[in-house]
Order: sequence, then C-alpha cells, then structure tokens
Amino acid sequence: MADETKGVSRRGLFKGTAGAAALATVAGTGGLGLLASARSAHAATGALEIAPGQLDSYYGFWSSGQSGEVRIIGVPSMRELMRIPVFNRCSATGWGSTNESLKILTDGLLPETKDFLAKRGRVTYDNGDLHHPHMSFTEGTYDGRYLFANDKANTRVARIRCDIMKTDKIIEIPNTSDIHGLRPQKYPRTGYVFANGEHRIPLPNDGAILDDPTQYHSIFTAIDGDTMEIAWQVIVDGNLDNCDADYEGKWAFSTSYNSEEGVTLAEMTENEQDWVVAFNIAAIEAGVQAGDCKEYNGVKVLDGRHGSKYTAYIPVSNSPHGCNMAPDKVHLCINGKLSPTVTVIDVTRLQAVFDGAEPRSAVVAEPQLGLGPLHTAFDGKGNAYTTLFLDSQMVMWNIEDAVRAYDGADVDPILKKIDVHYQPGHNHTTMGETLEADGQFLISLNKFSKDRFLNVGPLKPENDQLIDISGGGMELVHDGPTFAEPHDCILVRADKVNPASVYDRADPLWEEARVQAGKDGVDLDWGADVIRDGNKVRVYMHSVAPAFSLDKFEVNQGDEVTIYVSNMDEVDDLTHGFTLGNHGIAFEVGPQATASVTFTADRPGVHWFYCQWFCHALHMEMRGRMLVKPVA
Ligand code: RUQ
Ligand code: CUA
Repeated sequence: MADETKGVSRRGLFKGTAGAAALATVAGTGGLGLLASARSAHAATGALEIAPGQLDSYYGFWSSGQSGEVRIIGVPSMRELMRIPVFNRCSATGWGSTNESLKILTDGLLPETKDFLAKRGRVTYDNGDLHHPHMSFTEGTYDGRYLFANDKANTRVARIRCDIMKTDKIIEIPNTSDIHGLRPQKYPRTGYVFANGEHRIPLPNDGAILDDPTQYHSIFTAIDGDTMEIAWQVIVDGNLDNCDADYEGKWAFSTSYNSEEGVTLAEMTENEQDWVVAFNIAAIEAGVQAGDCKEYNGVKVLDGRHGSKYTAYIPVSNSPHGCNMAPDKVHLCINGKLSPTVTVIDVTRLQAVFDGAEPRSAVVAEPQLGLGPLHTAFDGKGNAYTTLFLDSQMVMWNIEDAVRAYDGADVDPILKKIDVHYQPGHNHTTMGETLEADGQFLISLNKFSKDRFLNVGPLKPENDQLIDISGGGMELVHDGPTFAEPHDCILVRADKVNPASVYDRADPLWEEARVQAGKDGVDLDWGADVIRDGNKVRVYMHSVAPAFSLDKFEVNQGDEVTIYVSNMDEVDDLTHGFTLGNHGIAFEVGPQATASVTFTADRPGVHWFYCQWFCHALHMEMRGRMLVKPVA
C-alpha cells in the first residue's frame, strides 16, 4: 500500500501514465479486494485463485542464476513445483554424485578442462550460472521435447528432457568464453540452439596472446539441438549479449555491445552506438559447405566480422541488452538499457540490408519508453511489455503505434506503466515467445525485493511478480520471493508439456548399468547380487517398498564398490532413495528407474544404508548394512 501511494507521484513524471488505474490499484490492495477484482478481470480462467488441489494452467520454467538449476513454477499460483538440477550439485537427488549424472556432467567437457579439473582432484565443475531456459520449438511454438539452458560461469549449454524433467546432456562450448544469451531456432524446428559467447578472448586462448584486446573475439555458436554437437561458430565484432531467432528460420540476432572492443567499463561504454548483429543462416550453412571456415577444436568457425556476407551490423544505441522477436513474425525488439528506447527492426527488411541497403533502413520504430529498458514480452495482440530497470516499472506499449509514431504520426505508443518492486530484469508473457502468445499473464523478474518480505538478513530474495494482462491492462496480482537468482523464465501452456509419471525401464539414462549387468549375468530389474571382479565389487539390488532386495553385503577395505539400485515399484510418486551413512552418498531412485554410485570402501566397520525418500509406513525400516572387512 505504502509504495503504491508513493508510486503515484513518481508515475506522474511519465507520459502515458494512467492515474485512474493507479488509484484503482490503491483501492484494491486490501488483499481480498485485489483478488476479487483480478478474478473478474481474468478472461481466460475466470479465476486467479488456484484452490487446493486445483492445477495451474501454465508451467513456468525458471532459471536460478548462480544456483545453477532450473525450477518449475506453477502459474498463476506461483507455487514451486520442482527443481531440476543442471550445473549444480543436489543433496536430495544425488545429481553430481551418481554415475548417471556424473556421466552427463563430464562427458561433454573439453579435454583441457578435464585435465585442469583432474589436477584438482575433481571430475567436473561444481557451479554454474544458468540464465536462460528455453523450450524446443516446432513450427514457431513449444513442442514439449526439451529445455535448453546456458551456463555463463563455465561456458556450457545443457539440455533437459521434458518427459522426465532431468538434464540429459551438458556440453562445453570451445573457442569462446562465458555463454550468455541462448535461444532455440523457432522455425521450422529446433534445430539449432543459438548461444552467445559473451566475453572476448583470443582464438586460440592458449597464452600466446595476452594483454592485446585487439586480438580478442566474441563468438556466436549454433548447436544441433538433436545431437548436442556444435554445428558451426561465427566470429563477430563486439561483445555478444542476448539473442533470438525469427519465425521463418532465416535469421538469428544478437545484441552486441562494446563496439569499442575495450576491456574496462570506461572503454566499453565510450561509443554512442553499438549493434544488433543479424546472422544469415542460409549463407552461413552455404559457407560451411563451401569450406569458407577454419577449424578450431574440431569446430568450423566462420569469420563474420564487419564486411562479411554472413552477418549484418545494424547500429543501435550504446549497450543494448534484451533481444526479443515478436509473435507477429515481423518485429524484433532491441532493448536500449543505457538508452531509454527500444529499437524495433522489421525483419522482412533484412534481406535488403544483406543486399546492400543501409543497415538502419530495417529500423521501423524507436519509442522512448523510460529508463533502463532491458527485456520485452508480447501478448500476441500487438502489444509489447518492456521492463524498465532504472524506473522500476513495466511499460505496456503498442508496436504498430510505435511504427506510426516513427513515421511521424502524432500518436503515443505507451498505453500504461505500473510500478514493479524493484529493478526488473527479464519479463515474460504466457506463450509470449511463440506464435501462440495468448496475452494472459506477464511475469516481472525483479532483481531487488527490499521491503516486500520479512527481513531475512543482508541477503534478500528476488521478487517475481505476476501481472494479469488478460483484461487489456496490467494488474499486479502476486509477489513471489525466489532464491538466487531467476534471470529469466518461460511460461508454457500446460497442455504443451506431458511428463511421464514413472520411468520406462528401457530409458537410456542408465544404459551403462544395463550393459554392465548383462556382462555380469545378473538381472538389473530383480537382482540381489554381489559380483566380485578383482578388487572391484558390483552390488545389484532392487527396491520394492518397504525393502531393498539385499539387507546386507560384505566388501573388503579398499574395494572399489559400485551399487546399483533399481526401483521396481510401478506406483505414481513412489520414489525411493539410497543413502549410505558416513560416505557422502545419497540419491533418488524414481519409480522404475535405476541409479548407481561408485566409491572406495575404505572405512572398515558396519555402515547402514537407508531409503531417504519417505515411501511407506515402514519407510524408516527400509535399510540394510554394508560390512567392510579391514585388510589384515
Ligand atoms: S540477461 S536481465 Cu543474463 Cu538474460 Cu537480461
Ligand atoms: Cu523407500 Cu523410503
């Protein structure tokens, strides 16, 4: 209530402010009153309140920034439904300690990274900085197959299978540093996953070039989303930031700042203008075919710097940030960040630019929206919603009006502004990055929560705010605190995602366990076997609530032990776990799944293992013993 009232005077400074709407919000902040008005305003469901037992209409896939995971949030309830470990370690699921997850975390690392880590006694990185989760597309809309996400911290890209909501591939991207912007190809399908290397480094980065930034490069990467292999890379000028793709499969785009190619803040922000880089996909593919590229680390790298036929550099104001393609298939919105403008590019004019037209001829609008525009979302009805980081506001504006204003018409494209709390970065609308944008909800991911929640100490949560846009305006309906740090999210209509409830016993996730069981002549499904192979011991057990098929096994001190657990319960939601006391081992075993772990049994004595996932009235009794015989 207090900041809404304060907001009124601040709003007064801005053109296009709807005073009446601000007052209506003030009147409605009495809890129930707000819900009631929101409910009546909500066209799609007729209700915003999701009662106990009711399901949400959208899956929200949230990045967690430096937490390294993806979270699933139900929208509009904003209930956190699940966490998907990706680049992080997870105490609950064993991500980062099971053999199956370690394979995914290590297989895609570059040889020099494996060496670097091995010297430190590690097999993979323990952290990640996951900014941008995006779903695979077929013909311009989500197809429910995969999510892709970047790791800015360690230059990786991950893929998550949406049938089981687990990560199945992680690759490190060579020749570049710190993958930031990431978007899948929208049409005809994904297809490519486009990933921006943000920081400029020498190529190769082997120490031969050090303090000579003129020889540093930023690289744009196209990954094949089906194989998770790198299709090609393009060297560009400037630093790449965010990217997107069009709805015809012709172009990809990246915002590019630091046209100065400086390395200090002062150097990087010196120029008045930076660029949007447009990538001509057909030309790049032809260039790769024709061999107009060099190979670095096994990847075909094309030169897309100024003057290349593969790219066009469209000047925009200094330090652009968000790059958002509108579902009208025409307008690409480039968010100004340091400039109060969003530059609107008509992608149907890009071919002419590649054919020699002046690059700025593709610009069809440049509305002044407010201070610090970072990202733009769309409602599929011709309106755009832009976050204003410095103003702590969301601005709703009309794209066609902005185009007419740029042509000289006396029209104000700004329809409404509301305060958000505080300093928004990304925003997202329901289905807004697809051809099925439905204009129901808008999320504002705010970097600061300050006074919105009980004080939890110096480190505060972020604040993700839900805004109802179904009634043609913007009505703030929910505050949701989140831990470090949701950069971005997508809102996917629930019917687009159809995860399984139990695993398929044939799932490739535990293929190595299947092969090993075959070699050992044991039944991976129903076994209760201890196989000795020199000083290697393989223990096969299954679980059916409330028991493991082995209640004890014995090994010798120093043995390398692998424990395979298959959960043979077929019941929805019947997950077991396996925790081995005083060994740092704990993992989830989903219904009909197999998971395994390998360790050296170097602590003589009795060690209990137990199921740590509450599964049965006798869950506490679900346990057994590992007996480790000391070496004489
Ligand atoms: S970027 S706050 Cu990492 Cu997505 Cu814009
Ligand atoms: Cu099985 Cu608890």
